[in-house]
Amino acid sequence: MPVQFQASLFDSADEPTLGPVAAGLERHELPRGAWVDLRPRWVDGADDLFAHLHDNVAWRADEREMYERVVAVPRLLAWFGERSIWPHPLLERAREDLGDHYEGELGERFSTAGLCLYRDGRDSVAWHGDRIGRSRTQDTMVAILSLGSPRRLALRPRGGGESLSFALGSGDLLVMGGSCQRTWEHAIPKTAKPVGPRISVQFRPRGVL
Ligand SMILES: O=C(O)CCC(=O)C(=O)O
Repeated sequence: MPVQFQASLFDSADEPTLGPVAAGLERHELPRGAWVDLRPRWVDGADDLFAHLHDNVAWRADEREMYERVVAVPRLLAWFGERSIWPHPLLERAREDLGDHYEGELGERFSTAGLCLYRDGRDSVAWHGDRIGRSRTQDTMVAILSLGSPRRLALRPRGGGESLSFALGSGDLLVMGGSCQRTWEHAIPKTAKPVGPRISVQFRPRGVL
């Protein structure tokens, strides 16, 4: 698959590197006990990391049933657990740095990484909360590293209400915390704009899916 996206203007490093999680981190409190932390440009050299993951991850195409038809899930997927060989050492470093920063508040460390490849603006994920496993009943955190083309991550209160969105650029970190997976839903909406591919890396604690 050829990689076609506009490399970030800020992206200067040869090897991808992580900045401190806390530097420039801003918390957005949401109603109902949810919050979103945003840390722009956490990864320097994010475009190289994007290209490495794009070319080296064994991406999986899933299908699901919809209205009695089997349809393709509109994005490609991969998943790495504690015993997996991770596709780039920086992702393991990122998991550990997130653990160092959030463990006091979360009460545990991050464990797994789910990866999604959005090939263009037609790829998307519909409104949902990560509510399989413990996150159905407990507060937790899901930390997302966004790589490649910019996309918007939209959020809306579960059950209805006004939505908001965060523009995610290459190397940005967004963390959903508190009750966010139970009381809010999030989505990556389709866009008719000519956007290139994006990879999302979602770090989750053990037992949260
Ligand atoms: O692409 C993203 O950043 C969000 C992905 C997501 O919500 C999910 O896979 O559950």
